[in-house]
Amino acid sequence: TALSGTLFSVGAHAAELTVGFSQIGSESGWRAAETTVSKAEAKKRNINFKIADAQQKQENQIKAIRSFIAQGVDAIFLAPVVATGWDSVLKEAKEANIPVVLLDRDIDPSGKELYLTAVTSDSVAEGKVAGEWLVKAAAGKPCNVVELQGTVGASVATNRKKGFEDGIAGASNVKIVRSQTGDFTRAKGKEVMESFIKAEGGGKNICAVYAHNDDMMVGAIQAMKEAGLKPGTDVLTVSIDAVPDIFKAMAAGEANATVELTPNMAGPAFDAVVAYKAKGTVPPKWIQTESKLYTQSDNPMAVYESKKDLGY
Ligand code: GYE
Repeated sequence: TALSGTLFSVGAHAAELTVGFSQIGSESGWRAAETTVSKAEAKKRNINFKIADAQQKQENQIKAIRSFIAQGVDAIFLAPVVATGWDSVLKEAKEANIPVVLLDRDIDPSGKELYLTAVTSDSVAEGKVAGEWLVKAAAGKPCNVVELQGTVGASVATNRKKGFEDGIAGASNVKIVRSQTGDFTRAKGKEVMESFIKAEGGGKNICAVYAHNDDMMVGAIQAMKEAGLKPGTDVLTVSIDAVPDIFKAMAAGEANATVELTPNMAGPAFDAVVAYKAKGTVPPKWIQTESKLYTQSDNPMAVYESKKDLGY
């Protein structure tokens, strides 16, 4: 009939949009959730969605982008593992008239003209909130902090470091005494924390741990417990992401605080692409998602339960 014909063509039209996503990998619980949520958001909009897992390697991301260009996709999502080295491949996408949307991490400002928009949280602000929380928690007492950084060269690692330093800048009692990358993984977080504990007299000189993500903190908590330390009481913890396991640790009194960012960066990115393709609407250069601090007094077990429906 005419009616079903119309319905069919509407559906078919929407399904014509194909988006390729160059995802970094699955180093953290947050990123695994982002992948899950992205697929669900694509499905909701009837978008044909292709994900390429780069296994943490920029060269794999560059290959994936080139392959998406060759396939003639309508848009490309990129979660850039590091901030530099994108100019030539993004120029190729631009020449092919394929809009690129950055998801969850940024690239250097030199590349600003090469993408349509970036959907990210304010990662400097996240670090700052973490630092300010610690300044309050330390309450004027001397506090030596060890820092577990994210992936070297990732915008979020640079920004979360800087933000935290800003957050503690006014408190001369709070000092970062050691800082090293744990690559955003649990295993590396644990390993680096073990070396920090050894280097700091078995841990008795450590007042707090700041980790650029919760997964590294979960590893660090394990290392502290194995060394006979009491994370959450003797050693304060603050990290970022708000994955379910950190709420479990908070409920058990073994972690103190986390800053939440949504794993749903793809939803706003799809909306921007659909509006751009259909009406030529140019989105703002930065679509900012929210960040929110949680502590032990925010009913961590209830938050843990609620996270199950959010892609975790
Ligand atoms: O916080 C971390 C992940 O880029 C926002 O990358 C993302 C970060 C996230 O591996 O867990």
